[in-house]
Amino acid sequence: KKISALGYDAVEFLITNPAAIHVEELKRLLERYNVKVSGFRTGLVYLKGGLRFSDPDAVMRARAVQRVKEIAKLAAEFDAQVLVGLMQGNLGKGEDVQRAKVWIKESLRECARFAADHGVTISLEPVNRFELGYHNTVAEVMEFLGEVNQDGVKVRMLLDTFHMNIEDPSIPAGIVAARELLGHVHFADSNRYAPGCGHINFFEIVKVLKALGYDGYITVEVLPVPDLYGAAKLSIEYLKTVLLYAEVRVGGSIL
Ligand code: LER
Ligand code: MN
Repeated sequence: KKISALGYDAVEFLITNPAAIHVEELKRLLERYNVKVSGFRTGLVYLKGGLRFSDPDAVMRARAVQRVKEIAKLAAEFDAQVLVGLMQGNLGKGEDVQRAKVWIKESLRECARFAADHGVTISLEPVNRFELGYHNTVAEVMEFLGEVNQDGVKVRMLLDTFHMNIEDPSIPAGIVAARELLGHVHFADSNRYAPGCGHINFFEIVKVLKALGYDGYITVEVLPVPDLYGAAKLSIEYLKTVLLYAEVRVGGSIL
């Protein structure tokens, strides 16, 4: 109700166990407040549930794949994406990153095929080095997806301004480089606070997204500062100004 009143079009959920979700009840609430679901984030499946695509144990990897398939089935109910980043998992001592990337590729391909059969897209997020030990930059993830996206499989990219600010030489240039694969966007400022509370130039970023014709969601993914509601309010108020500015400028200058 609050999200809707603030003017957001959608919500995005962090999910651990899809079986615990009351689908019909959630649909009823979303319809009542005219809010869609932009995606289901999977990071907690790893952080809380200990499941990762890079697990050397094949049984554990299969469990990770199974869980993401269940999340994809849930996402299909809400016409939402499945968002993968941290679920790739950090590597234990002695684990080889190249070997891990092969397991991640296989896991992701299996999940993406299943998701596509249910009409669902999976987007993979470059995550900064302090949270994940590899697949940090746009270039690295694009190269990896070049291998994943064979034989009809299409995993897209989720670009998060917080991670890009740490890892990529330029946020706008990174967005342009990933344009063919761009599936979803996360906005947070340089300090993970609401857009407008740090030093990322969202005016420039929104102009680039508009110029590329990006028509997906932009999800605000920020720390609850000063609190949950306050962060949601600060974010949308600031972004409305940014979007208005882009509206005025786009026709005349950058297209
Ligand atoms: C997930 O989308 C993400 O960006 C992570 O940094 C959250 O821990
Ligand atoms: Mn993110």
